[in-house]
Amino acid sequence: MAGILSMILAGGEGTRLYPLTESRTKPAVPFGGSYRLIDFALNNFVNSDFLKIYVLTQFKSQSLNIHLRQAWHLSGITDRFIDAVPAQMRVGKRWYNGTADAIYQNARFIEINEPDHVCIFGSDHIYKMDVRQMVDYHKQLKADLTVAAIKVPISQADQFGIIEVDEQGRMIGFEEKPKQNPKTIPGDPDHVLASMGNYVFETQTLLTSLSKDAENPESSNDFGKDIIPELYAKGNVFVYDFTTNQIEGEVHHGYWRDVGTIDSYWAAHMDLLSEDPEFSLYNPKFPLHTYYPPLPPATFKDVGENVVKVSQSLVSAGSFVLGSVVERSVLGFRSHVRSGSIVSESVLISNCRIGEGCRIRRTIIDKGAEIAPGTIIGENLEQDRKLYTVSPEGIVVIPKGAKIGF
Ligand code: ADQ
Ligand code: ADP
Repeated sequence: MAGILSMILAGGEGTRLYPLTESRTKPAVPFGGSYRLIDFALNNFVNSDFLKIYVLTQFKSQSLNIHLRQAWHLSGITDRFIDAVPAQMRVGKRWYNGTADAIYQNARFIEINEPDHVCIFGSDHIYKMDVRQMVDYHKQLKADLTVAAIKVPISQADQFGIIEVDEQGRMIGFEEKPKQNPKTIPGDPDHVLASMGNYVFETQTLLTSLSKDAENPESSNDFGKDIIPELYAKGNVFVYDFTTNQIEGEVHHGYWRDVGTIDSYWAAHMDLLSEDPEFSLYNPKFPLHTYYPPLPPATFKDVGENVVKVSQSLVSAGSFVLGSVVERSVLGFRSHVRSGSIVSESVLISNCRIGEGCRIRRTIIDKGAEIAPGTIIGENLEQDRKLYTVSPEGIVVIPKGAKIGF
């Protein structure tokens, strides 16, 4: 589609995902054995044929840059591009203030591309969207701005921008992360309508709002806190109902997960393992591109009397499961599980080594961590809390490169 420029906000620090974000920005956090979080936003644009994409990075972006180069390199012989843009202090000696400032500091890239519309999307969520449908909706309504929205339980209202909408789809209220009394959906007191952090802007509206916002010393220069509240009051901001987005070849529609915390990150992995997953990795009509290293297939071998048993699990290339039980787990590239171990309801990010006779339960093990033979994790949380990060819902996290039990 002509006239669309896409900008992906990919600078998130991801403090609530610590320690997975200790050495990498949140969009670079691996997910689902073979992917990184940024892949989902990128696949949405690429599968929608929107191929002019800037990825704005800030914190700890090195592994994100490497991933973009390895997985998302586009040829230079057309006008298509996926370009990582580092924070460059273009408007003074400061990093980005908020998300609007990240775009403002790169407004020049909007001007030189002369798009009709600019799509500004976050990169921290697991979902599939045909973005063309959202842009068509925006065009039909001749909106200045369209914000994608989804229903979430009221208990999560303080994590999102909460929207009020009229029957025509016009935004008539917006509050960023309300601490109390969020506006619920009429007739549904248990749910609120949340902004997904995905915006389609008329180019001129965007540039004008950003300049005005930049001149306001009171502003935190953030889309949720400043730009949307200011714009919707002018009466031409519309809300795109994500559940209307249809993707060919999908059985389920409307799956969207914020994976901002260890618990939600773990739960989204477990969603992939359910009998009939709402988020499918298998739809050839909507391929999920990523970097796939040159690795042999996953290998499973019995060792003596220890019979290997893998069930309800995803196991990535280069992995070895030897004489062990792996159940309801996601194993990333080059995961090694040695004989006599049991791994259940766990996420092994990549290059992890689990020695003989371990029992690992409800645990996330980051890249390159090694677990000594006979180690038990996830069965006695009181004990685990003394040694490891344990989430509010009892998920243990072993940080990158840790050597446990040696
Ligand atoms: P949050 O998710 O809290 O709320 P934020 O932390 O600003 O918003 O992150 C939005 C996106 O921008 C993420 O993809 C993040 O990685 C990226 N980002 C954050 N800071 C950045 C920076 N300095 N430079 C570049 N990129 C940056 C937002 C909206 C809410 C909405 C939720 C949906 O403000 O209204 O409900 O997203 O999750
Ligand atoms: P990931 O775990 O996300 O795959 P890597 O371990 O591959 O990340 O790191 C990617 C790159 O980032 C490497 O070149 C590494 O040296 C660099 N890197 C990682 N942590 C830091 C850090 N704290 N400071 C500087 N560079 C770092």
